[in-house]
Amino acid sequence: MSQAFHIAAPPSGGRTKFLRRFNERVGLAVLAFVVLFFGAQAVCAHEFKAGDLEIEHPWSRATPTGAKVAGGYFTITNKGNAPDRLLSISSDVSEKAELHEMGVKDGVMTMRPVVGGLEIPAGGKVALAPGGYHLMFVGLKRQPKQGEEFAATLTFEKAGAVNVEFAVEGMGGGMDDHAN
Ligand SMILES: [Cu+2]
Repeated sequence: MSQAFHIAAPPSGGRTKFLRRFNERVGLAVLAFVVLFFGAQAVCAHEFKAGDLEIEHPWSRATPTGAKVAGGYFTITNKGNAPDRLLSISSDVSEKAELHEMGVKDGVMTMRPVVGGLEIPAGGKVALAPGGYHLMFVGLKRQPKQGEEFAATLTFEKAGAVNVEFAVEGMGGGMDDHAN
């Protein structure tokens, strides 16, 4: 009992100082965490709108030196009453960009260009993700680095040209669909 009382007793001056400093440090650490967390969230949750289309979180992966291709991923939601179609992609990061589809043929994962563009159904959602539909930046002019963003233009049949930024994430994580 007396020990418990001792702990609960008002601290001496020195101890108050120590506690105040401790609290300040904890406060700073929490602040740093909040900034890091929400800062990262802000990058990760970026979104672009064009007409009825919402393009969520375009991202790519950092590539090792010498790599010639990089993937591109995002989710498109079509809030309109008519389908739209992603027709082409361009970016300064590479000589060209293609729309690809992954599939399994005779037990082997294959990748082929999507012919005629990618339809975004009315009221629908299409995800470009590792292992499925994806963009491929072909003929990289430089290696995208983790933490940076690079610009690209997505051209749709109805919504027209939409400028987006691809956030470059780390090399690991997710399913790697390219022999980078
Ligand atoms: Cu591909």
